[in-house]
Amino acid sequence: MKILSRKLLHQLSFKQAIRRCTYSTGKVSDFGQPTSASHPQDVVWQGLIAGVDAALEMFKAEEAYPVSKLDKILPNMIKRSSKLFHNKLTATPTYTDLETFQNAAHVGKVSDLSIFTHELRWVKSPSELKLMKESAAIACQALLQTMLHSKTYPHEGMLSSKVEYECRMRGAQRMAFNPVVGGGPNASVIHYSRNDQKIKDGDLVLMDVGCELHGYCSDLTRTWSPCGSFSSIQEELYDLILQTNKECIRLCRPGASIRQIHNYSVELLCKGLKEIGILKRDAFRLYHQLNPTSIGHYLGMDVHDCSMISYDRPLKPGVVITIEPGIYVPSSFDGPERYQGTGIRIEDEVLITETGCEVLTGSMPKEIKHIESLLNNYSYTKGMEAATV
Ligand SMILES: [Mn+2]
Repeated sequence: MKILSRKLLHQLSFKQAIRRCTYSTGKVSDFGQPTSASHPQDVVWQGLIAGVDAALEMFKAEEAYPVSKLDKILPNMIKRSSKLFHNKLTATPTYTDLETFQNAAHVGKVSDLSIFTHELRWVKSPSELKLMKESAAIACQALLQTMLHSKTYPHEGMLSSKVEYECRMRGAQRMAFNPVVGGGPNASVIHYSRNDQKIKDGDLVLMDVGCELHGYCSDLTRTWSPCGSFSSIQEELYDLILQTNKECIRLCRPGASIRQIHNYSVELLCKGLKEIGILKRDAFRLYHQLNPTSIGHYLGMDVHDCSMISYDRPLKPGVVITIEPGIYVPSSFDGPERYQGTGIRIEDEVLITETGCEVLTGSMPKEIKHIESLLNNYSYTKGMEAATV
């Protein structure tokens, strides 16, 4: 069953697979969408769908039936099964309301499938890693193009659409999440998504982007100054975040855990912020106001992948995590005025290997001197674009 569910998850996106399948011990049965023959209207509205036949032929279910027959067939199957797996998070009343399902749950026959799928998803196979690397490469190339674009078009909305265009032109099916494009003080809003403001000259922009390639997500953040030069105050904070990013990546290896790396990042950032003068007394409590996020998360078929797996679990080769130290100083922050309204995050994707790690987003520049050089020497100008049209 393990192998079969893995195959299924590879061929269907996770959410589709889990929503559509109920697993019984030793057998995979699919209660799929109606076939075109049984409900021609569905094809009119939705186009061709896989249907019951593909569940048998392509997804290798042992039995498959249209949803319309669910209440006739499923109760008997539940009665015959010694164990029943389903996804608790995406459960629907279509089957959880069945009396037989409720009886099975009552006697402890029902278990959450996610415990198993998250284990399977945590360590990536070579073919999954190929897709993870491609997805990361697409996001890097797209963000680089967007960075170059930002000098001429310093507008959150234009940068958001540019990065999506560049991802999809490189083969990504969709974005993994709505891009975060925060200019100036908007960068201090961690999941800012309005993306509708012009970026003031001299302000930083923070872009957190990721795309989805055949079900595998990328997740990458850079912060830069679209005008092509960082101020000394921006540089001071940026350097602290960059050093923390590099130090934490150095810790990524088999046996380390996200929690350990997180705790180390809090130490480094607290120390650095005290030295800069943003944090004074009561540093630890105030630190969490400036950065309430974790240093990273697991990455894979979902952006925040494998939620059933603890951040205390020792990492293994084949696991992909993000390392994303940041600082988010709201405009209202009770501290030195010069840092108010600043947000900086530098996020990389890290694959744990036998000997340490590989940074999958390493091709995207993060050194200030590289970013400034790119923006000042290679960014588009309106004139150049016009000349190539
Ligand atoms: Mn992330």
